[in-house]
Amino acid sequence: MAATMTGKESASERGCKSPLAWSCYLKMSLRRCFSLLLLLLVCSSRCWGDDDHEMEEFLKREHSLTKPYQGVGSSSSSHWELMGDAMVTTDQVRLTPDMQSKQGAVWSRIPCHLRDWELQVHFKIHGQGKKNLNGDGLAVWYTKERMQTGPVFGNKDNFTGLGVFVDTYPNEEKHLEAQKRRYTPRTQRIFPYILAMVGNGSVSYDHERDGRPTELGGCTAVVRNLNHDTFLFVRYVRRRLTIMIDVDGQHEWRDCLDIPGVRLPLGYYFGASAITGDLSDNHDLISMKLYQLTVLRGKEEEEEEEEEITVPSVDNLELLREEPTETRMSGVAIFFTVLFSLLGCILLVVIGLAVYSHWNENSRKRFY
Ligand SMILES: *[C@@H]1O[C@H](CO)[C@@H](O)[C@H](O)[C@H]1NC(C)=O
Ligand SMILES: *[C@@H]1O[C@H](CO)[C@@H](O)[C@H](O)[C@H]1NC(C)=O
Ligand SMILES: [Ca+2]
Repeated sequence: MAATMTGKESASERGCKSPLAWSCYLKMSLRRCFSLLLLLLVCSSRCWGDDDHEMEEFLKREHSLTKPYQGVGSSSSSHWELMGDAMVTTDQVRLTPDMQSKQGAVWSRIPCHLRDWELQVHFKIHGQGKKNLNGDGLAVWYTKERMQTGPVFGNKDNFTGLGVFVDTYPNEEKHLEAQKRRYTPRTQRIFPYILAMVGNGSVSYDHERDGRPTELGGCTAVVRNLNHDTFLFVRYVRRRLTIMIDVDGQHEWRDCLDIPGVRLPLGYYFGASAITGDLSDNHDLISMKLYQLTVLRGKEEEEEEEEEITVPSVDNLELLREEPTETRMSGVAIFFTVLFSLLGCILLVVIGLAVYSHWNENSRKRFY
């Protein structure tokens, strides 16, 4: 990329000796535009030639929770175990009903030893409460601990592993509002908000601040009281954590979060939990499907990942926290930046031509 981008070579270096050699300048500009176009093509094939094509996925039944939820909550031989106020019906696992002060969870009994996986969560959050008079949300887990109650969406605090929260109540915003203070539009969040956090056993989730101090990132996901299906995808491949959502009823995945260097040990448990307080909602799980992803690894990668991870952690967490999410460029953003540069480039050439012909005419007039 650097080679084509450093278009510093001046026209004279490239053989435009005479300062009046306009056609030469024109050619130069065109060449630069052309190289930009080339860059665009190279970039698009790189950026969008995602790893998806070299991946195969297999549904792992022993780690998946699907209809008709055979034996869940009734048989001790089921792969899944219920807890608290969670309840199984024919259509869903209801983690909490739309009632105050409930909490419930469902946990896998089988530790997961897959290195690369994708969890597809089909869920539904609905209730009688008006907007922002509902709470508190649900969480999806991959943790060392299982079957414990607590304040983090019905699970214990200081958990060890990954938590992905669908937070439906803006605690911090409401707190500020009560003090007649407001967020600047840049930091204001629209709830429900999906947020990811990795805990190592001694990091506390700050409920009053909706987990902001420990977040890895997240996104807004308007998921409540909808008539269409809502999905959350958590993908963990080559230590890269990607969260995508499909909540608009368009059968399209939308990026929510994507960070490399997430270290999660093997042998943890999948689970989901939910909690209600003064405000409530039905928090329903329709299914959780776990896919094993087989990924081709280079020898270097293989060696790099050989050392066993014992404590969950995230590389360069400080950088992640400092970087405002708005400035991170997505592939689409890069595409449009390059596209508009290209258009600007062409515009410049056209203006250059117009100015030139005008100047040419003028100078001709002066001569005759
Ligand atoms: C857990 O993470 C916190 C914050 O990142 C860190 O201060 C602490 O040393 C870590 N503890 C362990 C056991 O790795
Ligand atoms: C969680 O960890 C923090 C820091 O290590 C500690 O102060 C707090 O008491 C712990 N909370 C629970 C519920 O264990
Ligand atoms: Ca909250």
